[in-house]
Amino acid sequence: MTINEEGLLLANAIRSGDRSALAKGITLTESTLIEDRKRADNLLLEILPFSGKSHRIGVTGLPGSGKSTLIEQLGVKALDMGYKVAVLAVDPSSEKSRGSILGDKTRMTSLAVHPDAFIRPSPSGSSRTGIGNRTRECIYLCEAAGFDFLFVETVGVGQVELEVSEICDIVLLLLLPGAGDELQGMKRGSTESADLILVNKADGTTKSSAQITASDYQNALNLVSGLRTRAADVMSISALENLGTTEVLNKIIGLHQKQSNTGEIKTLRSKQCRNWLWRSIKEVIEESMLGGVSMLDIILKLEKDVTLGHITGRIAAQRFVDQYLKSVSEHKT
Ligand SMILES: Nc1nc2c(ncn2[C@@H]2O[C@H](COP(=O)(O)OP(=O)(O)OP(=O)(O)O)[C@@H](O)[C@H]2O)c(=O)[nH]1
Ligand SMILES: [Mg+2]
Repeated sequence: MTINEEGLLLANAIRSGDRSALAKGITLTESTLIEDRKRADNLLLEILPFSGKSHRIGVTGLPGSGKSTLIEQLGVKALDMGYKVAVLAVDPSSEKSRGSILGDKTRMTSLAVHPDAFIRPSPSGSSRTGIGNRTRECIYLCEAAGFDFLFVETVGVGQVELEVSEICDIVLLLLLPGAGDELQGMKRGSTESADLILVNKADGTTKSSAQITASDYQNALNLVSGLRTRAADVMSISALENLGTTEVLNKIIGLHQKQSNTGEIKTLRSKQCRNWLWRSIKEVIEESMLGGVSMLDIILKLEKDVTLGHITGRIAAQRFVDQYLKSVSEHKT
């Protein structure tokens, strides 16, 4: 069987709803082996025409802010509405991901056993580019498999949130009651990538503190909203007690509907695709240039020269590229 035939076969199995084929496809896209990469690329070519028809929802926030608990509640409601729900839990630090995988399974018990739901922990720590490209490919695979409500859970505030906004249509940011602005990213402007800011744990002893935090954020955002095209909504909710979650789901669906009607989603996804290309160019160049051991030796030597102040970073980079091109042309002749 050729690599193209294999890709087509796996793509057909994924499209028919075969779970193990989907899991196999995702594993293939995550592999760092060159041979697997080729197989994954072939598979993705077959999959691409059948992707794109889902609500892509990024859920970010500090560790323990309640992301998995919220996704479970929203996911169950979406299932009741007839959607097929997939959750991709991405942990930027591979070390921590083992714990999170366990946590995710126990926090999303209904989704874990539902026939129309799919949960896939996706550690991305080994990938130099972090969340972006691999997760995007997993989204495409899930969409081709018929999942039309996709949650991407990522730990963190700031850069992570920005990255998730590159692959999702809507970003939810979960905050904790009372935690400082600095900690939660407000002052760094990271809340700008969020469409919906949710102060979770508005229950029990933290109820009023959550409400105060939510109104503080709303006020702060109103102050800067003149600079933004669209200010994020802020709400206090309790994922644990399922309070405010129906409203959150309705907001997501309403926002998605609006994005589709106005053509905003097309513009957004086109922009994401352009960035995807540039990220990929960088990734492929880096992989092919730094792949060889001899190139790595050169880099280490240049790194030392720059660190010691012997040459500038720019000169070192130019020398590196020159050496690389020279080795490529020598290889050809
Ligand atoms: N009181 C209260 N506790 C909550 C709420 N939501 C989640 N929790 C608790 O907070 C803890 C963390 O919840 P998770 O849903 O695992 O949080 P997470 O953001 O997914 O955590 P990581 O994946 O480890 O970053 C658990 O003990 C939950 O039961 C809430 O609305 N109220
Ligand atoms: Mg979690």
